[in-house]
Amino acid sequence: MDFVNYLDLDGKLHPDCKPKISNDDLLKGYKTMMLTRLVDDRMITLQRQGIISFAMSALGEEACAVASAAALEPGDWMYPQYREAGIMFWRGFSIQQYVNHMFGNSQDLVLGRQMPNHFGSRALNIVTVSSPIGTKIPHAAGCAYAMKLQGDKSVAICYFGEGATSEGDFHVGLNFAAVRKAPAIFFCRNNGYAISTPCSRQFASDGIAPKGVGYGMLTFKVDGNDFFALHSVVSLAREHCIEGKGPVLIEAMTYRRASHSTSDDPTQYRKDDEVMAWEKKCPVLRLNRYLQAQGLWSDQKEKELVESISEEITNAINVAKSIPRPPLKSVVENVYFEVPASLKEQYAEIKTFFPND
Ligand SMILES: Cc1ncc(C[n+]2csc(CCOP(=O)(O)OP(=O)(O)O)c2C)c(N)n1
Ligand SMILES: [Mg+2]
Repeated sequence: MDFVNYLDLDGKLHPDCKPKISNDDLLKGYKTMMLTRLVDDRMITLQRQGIISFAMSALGEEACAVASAAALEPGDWMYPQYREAGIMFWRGFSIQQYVNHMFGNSQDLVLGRQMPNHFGSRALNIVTVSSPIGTKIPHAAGCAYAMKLQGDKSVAICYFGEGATSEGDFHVGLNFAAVRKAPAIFFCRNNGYAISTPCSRQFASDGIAPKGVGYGMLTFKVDGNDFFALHSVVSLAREHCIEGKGPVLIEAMTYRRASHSTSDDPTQYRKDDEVMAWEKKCPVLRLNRYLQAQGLWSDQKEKELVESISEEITNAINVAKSIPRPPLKSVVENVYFEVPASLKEQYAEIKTFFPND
């Protein structure tokens, strides 16, 4: 299978690439990747300071989320894993909304009932991340099939890591979507690791792409740190889906440069050399070089961008600190239509520990 790659490490674009993305969207994509990176970095620091409980980073993988979101339409449904904060920002989630979510305060859309990095937004057609890995894959297949039955001209995209493909849900979801020709894009971010488990101990195939071929669907293997290649394959995948030709699997080759989460210490299972080799392939750096060569970006603009985003994050953190936590009652609400007797009983017990909430 061909490996789709258009942007080299110096930011030069291959002549075969005819970008179908406007300069405005490219700049928005670049700024959104920077925003993702700076927010992730601050959230990790806040966790280390004991201010929030947990954080995850998409360091080095930002293009997967942002370039794919840029190739889709606002009506398309998105089912992220937890490293796709970039799709939230691309679709207009504010820094304040994101920080509120990371704090799990009363302005968090899910009222702190999910772990941090388990974002979602009904208004943005982004389904809330759920912790059990891979469960969203059949959900997205079902959503896409429903849209097909209703005659909607939209697609569902489901993001997951290569580790998720070891779950039965991956196989169930892909097979269902392929047989029913559901307009679903299965976007696998192959970042080399599932926490401490490297790919070599996860599957014996040559990556994930052959599995898409096995299920009978159009499949792409793409440089996951190349904004142009990602945008191009996701655009093609969307066209394919909308034309009724069935689902698409994309395997985006990237690398998880950060720890899995703030609960992980990667120095225990991998060497620094491996991590450093991927710094050169950084998706943000490559797009920066391209934009600078086109005269669309400069070091001065970069400095201003970093300063303004950093200031906005600081302000959002200060606001989030002042927002009260969600009402205690919310821990038992919104799952069932009515709070069942068993949860009422548990709530009464919890209340004895927090009488003032
Ligand atoms: C069903 C299930 N098993 C195990 C876990 C624990 N777990 C959380 S993230 C993760 C690794 C997932 O790796 P991958 O899908 O490659 O995504 P990445 O973290 O690399 O982005 C595991 C095993 C879980 N959340 N759900
Ligand atoms: Mg992984």
